[in-house]
Amino acid sequence: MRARDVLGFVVLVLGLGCDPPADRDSPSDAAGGNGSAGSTSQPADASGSAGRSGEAESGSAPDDAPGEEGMPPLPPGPYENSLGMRFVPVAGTSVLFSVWETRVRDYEAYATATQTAVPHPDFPEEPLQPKAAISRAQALAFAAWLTSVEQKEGKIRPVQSYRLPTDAEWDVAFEVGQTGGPYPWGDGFPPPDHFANYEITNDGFVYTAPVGSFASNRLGLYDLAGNLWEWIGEGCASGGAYLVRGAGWNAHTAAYFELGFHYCFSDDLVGHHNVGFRVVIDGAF
Ligand SMILES: [Ca+2]
Repeated sequence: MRARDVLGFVVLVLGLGCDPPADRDSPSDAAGGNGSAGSTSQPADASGSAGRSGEAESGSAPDDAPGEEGMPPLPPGPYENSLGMRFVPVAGTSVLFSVWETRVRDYEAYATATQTAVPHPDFPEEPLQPKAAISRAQALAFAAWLTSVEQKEGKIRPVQSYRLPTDAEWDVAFEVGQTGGPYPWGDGFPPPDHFANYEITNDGFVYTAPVGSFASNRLGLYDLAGNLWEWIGEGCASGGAYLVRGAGWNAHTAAYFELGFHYCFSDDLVGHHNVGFRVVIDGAF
């Protein structure tokens, strides 16, 4: 497709922001036709650069933060929260990562409790599919609600909170530089079949797949690659725009699959049918 080729050229050669791509696998291809997105990429070695520390977004509690009286800290191991979301520690970060993208059932629990409308993508969603069409602002609201609920229930301590992963944390979780090539599966293109939910592979799904339908990465995390692009908790290096990573169910543009690819939006208030999110627990240790 011509627009895709143009986008790829601009992204790969210039590394600058550009007009919204018409490419249907770009995360700017929002249900509802919003065209506010721009795109840029950063070389893999730019990830985790200055200003992208793990403390950039909401601040990590120091490791030696005191626990509240009578409330033990979360153990530094797998954790299942009040919604049945599962978390694992990721060495090299100070957070627990959700092993899955936030599911439809998780978001609906929040929406029911807060009487918030549930946005819908332009395809059917079942409870175990990742929740699509969630704006970054809505993802942050979900995380804030869950933090409040679980702090009140004593599931997490007051110093602990749910938030979006930082870009540097995502790098670690996504095994940037650790796969033997530029892609989550290593080297070579296209992706192998049944590796993840992408458009250009034989994976058995037309739209999103139930979370965990494909093998996890070596850290025990599912669907970082594919299914839905995922919101990052901080802006892009250029322009302060909002960032998604990982590519989605309709991805076929080669650059989008790269571990270091960053897609930037200029607006965090719009949901996209190939963008969702996962959360981490900060202050978990
Ligand atoms: Ca994903």
